[in-house]
Formats: sequence, structure tokens, C-alpha cells
Amino acid sequence: MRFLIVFILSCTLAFSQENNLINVYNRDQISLNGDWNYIVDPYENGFYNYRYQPFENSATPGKAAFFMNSKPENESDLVEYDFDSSDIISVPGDWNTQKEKLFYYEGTLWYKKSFNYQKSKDDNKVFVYFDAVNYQADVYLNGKKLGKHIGGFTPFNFEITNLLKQKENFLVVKVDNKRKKEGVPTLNTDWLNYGGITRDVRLVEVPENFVKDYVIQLNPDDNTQIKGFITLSGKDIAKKKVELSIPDLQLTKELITDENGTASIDIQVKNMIYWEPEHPYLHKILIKTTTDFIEDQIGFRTIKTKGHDILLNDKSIFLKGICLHEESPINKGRGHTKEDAKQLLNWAKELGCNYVRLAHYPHNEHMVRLADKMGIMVWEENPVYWTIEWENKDTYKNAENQLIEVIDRDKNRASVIIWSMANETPTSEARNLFLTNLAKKTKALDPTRLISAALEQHDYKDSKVIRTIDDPFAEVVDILSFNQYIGWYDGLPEKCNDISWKIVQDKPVLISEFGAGAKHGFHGDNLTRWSEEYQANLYTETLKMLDRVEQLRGFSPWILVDFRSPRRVLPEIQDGYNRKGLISEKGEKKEAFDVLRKYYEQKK
Ligand code: GCB
Repeated sequence: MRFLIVFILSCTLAFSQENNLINVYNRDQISLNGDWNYIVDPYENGFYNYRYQPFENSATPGKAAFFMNSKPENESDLVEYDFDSSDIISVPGDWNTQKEKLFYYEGTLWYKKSFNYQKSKDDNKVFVYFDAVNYQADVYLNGKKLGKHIGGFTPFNFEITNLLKQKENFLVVKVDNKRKKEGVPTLNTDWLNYGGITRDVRLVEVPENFVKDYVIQLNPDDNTQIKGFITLSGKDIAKKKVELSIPDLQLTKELITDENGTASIDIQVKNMIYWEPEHPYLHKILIKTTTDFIEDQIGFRTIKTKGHDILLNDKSIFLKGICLHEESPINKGRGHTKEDAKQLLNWAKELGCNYVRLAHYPHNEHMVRLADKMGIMVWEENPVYWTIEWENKDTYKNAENQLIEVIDRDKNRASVIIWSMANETPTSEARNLFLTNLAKKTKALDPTRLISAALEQHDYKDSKVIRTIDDPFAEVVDILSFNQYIGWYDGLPEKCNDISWKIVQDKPVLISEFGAGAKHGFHGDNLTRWSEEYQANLYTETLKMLDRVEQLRGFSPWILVDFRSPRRVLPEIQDGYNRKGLISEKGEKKEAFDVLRKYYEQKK
């Protein structure tokens, strides 16, 4: 279904052209959010016949197939389901927190939405665009299969122009969130496997010839040069005029597309205003063709490393960070609204952060759009977590596809500075190859950003107090990042006094995680597990220890807010939550919040 062309624009700037629309955020659209009917189908009865053959493989799927949205035609007719009299669920939203009986459900739910649609122009094209569905979506319109998508955190779309009617369309989505050994992520994670159509669903209408894709970024090696491309899609796209304007730079350029509908951008600019956390300036960008018009807001900055330094616009920076899961601080459950993102990023700002690590998968688009506006740098991660099937080619394809989709969505966001390939993966030849291939792909698609992965630390030779990073993938990354839990899983907080690191790679170091669990409101002394005092003391001791790491250029403690995890079962303390948050799931700050806030306040 997907095809990928890599345009080599210069030796330093190449990007993918993908099948998905980009910047739907700023496109005309009709939302399909709201009430949908749903059917719980643990046996996938609406998908397979009693011989376990998929109905969709047959030219005449018959009435039993749920995607046909069948109704009895007369009083004798047998149809054993009915969407319209089935229960209702809100889209977007996970099913776990909307329906008590589905809290731990992992399996198939069928969703149905009926709608009328009037195109604004006859020859326009219409797409249905899903911001994310966890984990597998099989999508049907008016009884016809549009396609399927695997991966719970990235967008996908299907063109529906030819199937769309003015009245009584029905869109049916089979959503399956069963965890799979070969999946990405795999069976084991430390977060709740929220199922459902978890992000927005939109109908996007575009002209027959439209702006399909673009990259407008600074050349990493020359920050006075804007480079990239604009690609059109449609029947008549060769040798076409495309106007690119950036009004606040008083810049209007007329570009001409090549045979494939792509126009290269190479513009020299004087007096550029750069994007940086203290001044997150976004330029209004206007792209006009004879048929289409699209607007975006893009920040210009460069991000590089040199020796031990991370350079933002050629100045060395320290990343004052925090990790985030995509859980709503407002409605609980999987977060998806602008308000959810705003609350999380406001807390990060209050903590003094200029950086967040979006763990452990791509978050919704509001998050990166807001980070752009608020001046917060972002680490964005592929859900390659713990023990993936490294030798499985389909698993690799799946991981790569999810990465391509997030790069495609966020390649014009200034806030995104790091693509993370994975989290805490055990080294082996197969794993090293898997991650190296992902890294190569990422660099080929996006040479303007940095690559990292949350690695693990190891004992240095036989020493119990000197740690090192002994991992072949450390050679591949731009930034050497690792998680460490000294004082929590590894001894008590005072152990921090004894530990030092011998880092042999000539790269900047980020500590991608450290932390301790504490139940808000539970008090004890510094050595009482789960007390706020223990957590605060662990932060104090860890921060002293990290100050001794010469190469350290930032960190992102684990984690801003307590989050749901079925692995965390201790009654009265965890009750289904990982308690390493600096803030409880109810929004109450723990003592450690202030320890970190004060540290960031005095940190230059
Ligand atoms: C980790 C994982 C993170 C867990 C955390 C913990 O190293 O990367 O996903 O939630 O530890 O709390 O144990």
C-alpha cells in the first residue's frame, strides 16, 4: 500500500515522501469525532466465518460480516448483530476508561459511524484520516475494505473519493489491541495497553491537484539557507508553479515542479529569526498553487553535536528535561486533547524544563505543535521497547514503518530535535543490526535531527562502582543516552555517592531516566520506600552524582506524572499505577518536584 521515494535534494538534506497527507492540522476538514456504535467481539465473529476464513476474502462476504453493517431485509431474515442498537462510545478515546467492563479487555471491538457528505467541489478528493488507533485497524467504508494499519501511535489515511455517497455512508473500523510477541511494542511493557480509536478521525477534502508533502527546514550546515521541497499530487503536476511565501521574512518565491511534481527549495535568507526555547519564534509559511493553498507555522533552528556538546543554533545547551507518558491529566485514560498536552507541558515548564522525552511512543500531534509554540525541545521515540523479536523481518518492517510515519508527521516541527530508536533493549547481534538499520533509515529520511536510544549501563571491567556504556549501538547514536536506577532498583540512594562513569565515547551524554516511586501524601524518613521523602532524597543524591559526569548535557527523570501500569499491583501504594511521578495522577505535587525545580532554577 505504501510507497516511498527518497528525494536527494543535496548531499545533506533528504526526506521521505509518504503516502499520508501531512499537516492535516491546517486543512479543511470535517470531524468524525463523537458518538460511534460499537460491538465487543472477542472471538472475531464478525471477521471470520465458522471455518475461520475471513469474510473479506470472499467476493460476497454476506450478512454475517460486521463490516457490511447488515440489517434484516424482512421479518424472516437472520442477522445476528446490529450496530445501531448497540452501545455507544466516544471517539477519540480509549475503551478502557470509558467502559468499566472493558478496563483490562484486550481484543477486538468494532466501531461504526454513519454520516452524510457533500463535497464542496465535484472533482475534489476526500480522505479519511486517523490520528491513531491502537493497535491494528481494519477499515471499511460502505462495506468495502479501505485497508489496514498496524501500530498504535501514528497517523494513517485512505482515499475514499470513489466510495463516498452524499447520504448514509457507514465507516466501520475493526480495532484489535491484542498484544503480540512479534508486535511493536511486544507483549511486555510497563504501561496500560489502552485500546481503541484513541485519537481524532477526520474527513479531509483536497483539490484534485494538491500539495501532498513538503519539508521546509534550515540546512544544518548553513543556517542562512532554507532547504527542502514541495511535492504535488494529482494528474497534472509536472512543470507547475508553486508559490512559497514567508511573509515575516518578506520572502515570496516562485518554484516550478519537475516531472514528478516536486519543486526543490533552496533559499538564502538574511536576518533569520531563530527558534529557541527562550524565544520560540514560528514563521507563518504559505504554499499556493493554482488549485491549492496550505498554511503552516514553522520554526527554524539547527541542532548538532560537537564533541561532548549539543549545539542548538551553534550554541551549547543543557537539556533540562522530564519524561512523559501520554496519559490525560484531565480525563484520565489515554491523552488526546490539546488541553491534555497543555497541562502536561505547563507542568514541565513550571518544573523549569526546556525539554521533554515523549516516552515510549509517538504522542499526539497537539503535543509537538504546542512544544513548538512553548519552546520545549522534544525527544520522540519509536515503541521498540525491551524485548522485540529482533530476528523477525516483519517485526522490523513494522518498527520501521512506525518510525517513517512519525518522521513524516513531525519533520517540520522545530521542537523535535531527537529521534529515539528504542528503550532499554538487550544487546545481541540481531538487535544491533535491527537498531542500526532503523538509525540508517532515520538518517536517510531526516538528516537534520539527532539520533539516540535509551540504552543501559554496565559495570566497567570488574568494578562495582564504575559504570560504563558497553553497547555497539553507542557507536551509531549522535547522543549517548542511558537509563539508570541507582538508589531504587540498584541499592539505596546513598549508593549514588560511590558511583562514577567511565564513558569512552566522545559524545554528549543524556540520562534518559532515573527515579523512585512515592505515593503522594505518604511520609516517612529518607529510607522509607514509597515515601515522598525517599523519592526527594533519591533526587538530591542523584543530582549530586550526575554533576560529576563531565559529558552530561541533560537528563529526563522518570517521570512527570504517575501512570497506569498493570505491572504495578501493590495494594494501597500502587493500585495499578507506576508511582515514579513527581505529580500524582490527581495532579498533586510530591516533594521531589521541588528538588528538581530548584536544581533546574540554578542550572545555567
Ligand atoms: C524503565 C522503563 C520505563 C519503566 C521504568 C520503571 O527503565 O524504561 O518504561 O516504567 O523503568 O518504572 O521501572
